[in-house]
Amino acid sequence: MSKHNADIAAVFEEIADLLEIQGANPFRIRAYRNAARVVGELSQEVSRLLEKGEDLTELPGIGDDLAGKIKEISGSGHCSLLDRLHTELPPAITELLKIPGLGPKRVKTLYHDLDVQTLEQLYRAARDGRIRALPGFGEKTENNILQAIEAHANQTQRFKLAIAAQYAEALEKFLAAIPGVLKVTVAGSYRRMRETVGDLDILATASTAATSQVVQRFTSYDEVAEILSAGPTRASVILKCGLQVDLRVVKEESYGAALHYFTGSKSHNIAIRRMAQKSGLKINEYGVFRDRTRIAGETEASVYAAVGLSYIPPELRENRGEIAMARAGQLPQLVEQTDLRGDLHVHTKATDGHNSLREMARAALSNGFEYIAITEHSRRLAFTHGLDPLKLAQQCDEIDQLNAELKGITLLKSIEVDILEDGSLDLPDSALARLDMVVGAVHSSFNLSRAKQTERILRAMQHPYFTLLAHPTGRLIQRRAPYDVDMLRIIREARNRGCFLELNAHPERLDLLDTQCQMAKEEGVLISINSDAHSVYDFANLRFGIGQARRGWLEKHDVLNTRSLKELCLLINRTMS
Ligand code: DGT
Ligand code: CA
Ligand code: CA
Repeated sequence: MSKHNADIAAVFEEIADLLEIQGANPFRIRAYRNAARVVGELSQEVSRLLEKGEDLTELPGIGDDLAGKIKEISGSGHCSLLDRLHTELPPAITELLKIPGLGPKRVKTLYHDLDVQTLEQLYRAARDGRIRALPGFGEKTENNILQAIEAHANQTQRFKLAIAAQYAEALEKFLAAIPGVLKVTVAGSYRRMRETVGDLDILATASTAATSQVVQRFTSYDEVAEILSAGPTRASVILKCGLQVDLRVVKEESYGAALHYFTGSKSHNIAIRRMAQKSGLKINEYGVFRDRTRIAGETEASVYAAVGLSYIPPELRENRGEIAMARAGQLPQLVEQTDLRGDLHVHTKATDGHNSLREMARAALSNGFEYIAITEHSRRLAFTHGLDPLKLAQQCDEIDQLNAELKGITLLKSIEVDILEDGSLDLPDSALARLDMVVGAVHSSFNLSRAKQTERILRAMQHPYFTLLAHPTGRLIQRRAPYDVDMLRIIREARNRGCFLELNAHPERLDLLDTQCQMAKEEGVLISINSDAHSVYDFANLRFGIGQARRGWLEKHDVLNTRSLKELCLLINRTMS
């Protein structure tokens, strides 16, 4: 199989990088960079040119030697020069080039002066302060390198919150059952309900006699694949799934301080510590100290109280203004899962769900809900068997019958109607007129320009029947970036039109993002925290939506589906039969 131009260009770039790290002749290096650019920008595939018998030396800056290499790579996918360079330089060294801010020149210096060959060695050199002294580096560059490596590591290794939760909860239970263990909490980003977590940070307290036992039992946990370190009160392991877990067993008197420290975020901790310093206090993971005297630390609340703050819930600890609010006694009263009285995004097996209307209604009822909106896909999403007007009308009849029969739960007639590329809705007004509410969503043409994507959604929201914008950014965590929209304009349009935005609680979505929830709250637009359930089990995902909502500072009154059915109906501007 012949190679594409981009592959050939990449080979030349890598050759140039490696030659530069080696300190080769600058003209030679430049020739390869030029070749990479020329080939990369060709409007026709090199393989086509070769088939047609074109002379590659006609291309700017390409002589016989380079033309030969282009042929070689295009035909075989290999380049003997690159293969040779790979034997002359440490194999991982090009990894270093992936760190933003590190070009071949800097990598060369790192390699020659500090013998840094791998990312790990680079990290250690930066952490130990050995990089700042190199010519052309300095302390700032060293810090940037540290941060960039951390970001790089996080990028590849993070786990979605819902996945991490499965391991975290099992481990928590396992540890709590060890004799002598008093308390176990999973701290870190997991406790802050971040959408992805890098590793789990577990804290425990145990009777003195049991402490060493705890670490031993932890490292022999069934799921452990590798023990990174183990001491009398702490251990780090990697689970079979690749997730790292750090355990620390701390004294009861330090539990609150340790919990505060290891819950983070780092930037929240730093801000709190700075505050403490100003009033002559020292905070660390062992407690709060004035001189040598411990004045707090057994509970987190005591730590906050020592610096004059009310208790700050973990989801707010991102140093986004929560400290000032705590000082002023004005922290939000964050929404809780028990505040939810319904779910406005539910599928059944009429489209791509797994359960019947009746089964979903029963599950919702046992979840303590007063109402759910049935929101099947519309016909455009053919792979989901999306509803056409006739099928939608049939489902509406079924819902009417079921509502007449069921007690304690009301099914709202709705649809997750596709927002087409031009902003029109996938079903005619005549079909939408009978519904209690209309949920609209984008499922295609994710790559429109910001202006077009925004106009598309604004136009949909201007539809008189439009009620709620589902998964407003379309992102899938770690899989699909959000589409490019002006969210503030959308939020403002929602306010003007009396529409609402969803926070979709599906673990892959968690969409709106936390900061956008905050933006909606500031603009006075209510958010609906919905499961997007495709089966009776999916209501359980609402907790991740609640976590995200709390990270977005939302309170009960900021959330649409904390309202009673009666209040909801007023808000969605429909009279219920
Ligand atoms: P992650 O694991 O990347 O999702 O994020 P975190 O927040 O769980 O970070 P991690 O596991 O590196 O550290 C756990 C907590 O320990 C972190 O949230 C705050 C605290 N921590 C870690 N390193 C430092 C530090 O250098 N200074 C301070 N003040 N706190 C730190
Ligand atoms: Ca962590
Ligand atoms: Ca950690």
